[in-house]
Amino acid sequence: MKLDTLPPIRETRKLTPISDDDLAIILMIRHFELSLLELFSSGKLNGTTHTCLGQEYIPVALKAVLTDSDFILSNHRGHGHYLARFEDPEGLLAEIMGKEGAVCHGVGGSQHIYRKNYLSTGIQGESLPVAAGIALHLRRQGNFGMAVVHIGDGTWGEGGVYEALNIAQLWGLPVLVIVENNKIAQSTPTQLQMAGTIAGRVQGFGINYLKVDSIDINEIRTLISSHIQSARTKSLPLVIEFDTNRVGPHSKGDDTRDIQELERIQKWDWYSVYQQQYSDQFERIELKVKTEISSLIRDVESRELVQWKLL
Ligand SMILES: Cc1ncc(C[n+]2csc(CCOP(=O)(O)OP(=O)(O)O)c2C)c(N)n1
Repeated sequence: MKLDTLPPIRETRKLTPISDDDLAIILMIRHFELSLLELFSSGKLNGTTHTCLGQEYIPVALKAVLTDSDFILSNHRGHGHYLARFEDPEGLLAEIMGKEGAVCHGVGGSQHIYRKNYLSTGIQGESLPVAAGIALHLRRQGNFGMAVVHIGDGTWGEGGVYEALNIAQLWGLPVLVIVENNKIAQSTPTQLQMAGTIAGRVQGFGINYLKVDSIDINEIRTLISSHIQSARTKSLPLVIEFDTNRVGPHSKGDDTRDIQELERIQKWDWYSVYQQQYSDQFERIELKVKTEISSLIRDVESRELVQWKLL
């Protein structure tokens, strides 16, 4: 894609400060995934992985507005979703490395994780029909839980997404769809494959829709919380589309975007923006997180391969 056809990236502005705890989770996700890419490069990991570099602020912003009753359905780019919910880099790293302590006994790997109220899949679009069924169950339980599904912009090419949206609206199912629109699907820019808009498609079903183009975590929480609360209490679907950017490759070494585009995107990366604006807090927390991740990698690497057991 030529640079002059790219949508503009907003000017960065002053972000509001976040807590040390939130910052630690964002930096944990970032350094966990950077370490995965290094482990792949050095031949210590097999299979594939999709990092959410640049998109970490989304599950961390959501964390404050979701409840334990909510069921999260994640996708192929799901490490950040898992880490924000469970703060368990140990179980996930062991899972990805197939070592003792793996959260799914090493069977699920990077993309297929199941844990209480959490399920991820590498199959695009699969999660939305499943979420509709889970939402029906949650509604019947009556404790205002929602099925929260993360999908990318490219996943709007899957027919199951529309079948699920249709039934969610018709039956009044509490499905919260989080669209992480990073404007590219693997190697295809969204503007080359999507007619119309996500908003238009959602509104075609009469479903409530919200667009978030801020990267300020506090602002995002303020913006989305009343809409989520309303969908939760009225048992309705809601689609929230985040305008975001994937800073890293699709998987490992497969970034098809040119260097100028990547430089533009990196300037808007939450990590760099927050680092510049709150350097003292950032460096203090980052040092701690990096040390913890390094020692975790040494620990997990030294473990035995997990033995598959019948559960
Ligand atoms: C049904 C299906 N088709 C194709 C793929 C291969 N694939 C994995 S990720 C991906 C692109 C997904 O794009 P998007 O939904 O925008 O999410 P992003 O990767 O940008 O986060 C593709 C085509 C798949 N996993 N599942």
